[in-house]
Amino acid sequence: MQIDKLTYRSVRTRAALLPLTRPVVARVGEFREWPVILIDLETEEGITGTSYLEPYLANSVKYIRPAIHDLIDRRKGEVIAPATDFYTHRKMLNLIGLQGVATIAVSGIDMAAWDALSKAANMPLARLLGGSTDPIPAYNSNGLWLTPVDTLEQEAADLKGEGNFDALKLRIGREYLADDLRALEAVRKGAGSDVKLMCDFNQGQTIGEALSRCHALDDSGLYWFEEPIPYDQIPGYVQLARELKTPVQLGENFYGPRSLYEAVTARAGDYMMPDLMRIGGVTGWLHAASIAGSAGIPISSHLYPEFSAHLLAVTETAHWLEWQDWVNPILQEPFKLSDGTLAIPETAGAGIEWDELAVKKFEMDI
Ligand code: SMN
Ligand code: MG
Repeated sequence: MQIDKLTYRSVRTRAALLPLTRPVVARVGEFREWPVILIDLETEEGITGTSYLEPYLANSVKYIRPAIHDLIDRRKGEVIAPATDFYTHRKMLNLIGLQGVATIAVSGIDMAAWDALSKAANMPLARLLGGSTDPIPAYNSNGLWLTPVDTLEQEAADLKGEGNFDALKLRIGREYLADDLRALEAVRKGAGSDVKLMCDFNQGQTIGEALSRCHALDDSGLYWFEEPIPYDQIPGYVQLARELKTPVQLGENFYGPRSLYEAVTARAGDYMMPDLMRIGGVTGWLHAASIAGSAGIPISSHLYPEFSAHLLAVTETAHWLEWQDWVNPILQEPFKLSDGTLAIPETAGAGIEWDELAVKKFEMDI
């Protein structure tokens, strides 16, 4: 049957707490389990759009879910048009501020809406957006947390082997420079001296500490320095990007494309990595990617590897996909890796289908 439009009907949300094979130990927090909000957007035409959010904090599902339901209740019966709904939904919430919960809720809806549209068109999302489904270069971000340095050599070897990766992410910013240097040595011993190392400080340093630590590591051949200082200290980022030889990466905490625009015009970083839950879902990414593309700034993804793969396929300055398998336990068909790339499935939509038995097992009673 030919479908000529989709109409908002209702939304179903659930929350699940997923076990992590390698617990997250980072300056932003320690997580043994990973909360996920599952979104199923129902349309009058019978097509369901599916997406998820990873809000870090299990308790935050208590206030993100009602925001999603409120927005959809108010749109019931209207035609789904995500390119403009993104702005309509943000306007519906702008009096309480557009950072945090508001943009997170809008982003989750936006992704589900684009998934529904690509299902209606019977195309993978990448193809609906005008891109190909060629494999996307990825680095493995499943481990190498701020865990004991003597565990990192074996872990790096394991992580490389998970998809024949030639790039890994390592968390740095330990108390002493010597410990960061030992960590780098251990990872290179485990994964090979030519492995590309994306290094994430997770905002853990003051500008003074970051200047000292990043200069000390500047000749270590690292691929990028990610978020050395708190994400919104833009003048500090400008100084770091100007002074350092190693490229400075930031952006996972940008809310909405305008934040990326401001960072680009300030020259706050060499590379940027929007997170779909914060940048504004598919629509927010497309707008952010065209700003970064015009400025010549390479764009990588943060979390959400499935949707991000489709978006990197249509991003002028596409750089790296961050691979995490954290949501795999509840997916019917986890995305496939080979030779350090992630395959975009040839199914309609983004390719996310819940394994309902697994969802039941991990569902939160909240
Ligand atoms: C990160 C992601 C998820 C949890 C903790 C830290 C990190 C990243 O900033 O870039 O992957
Ligand atoms: Mg990061």
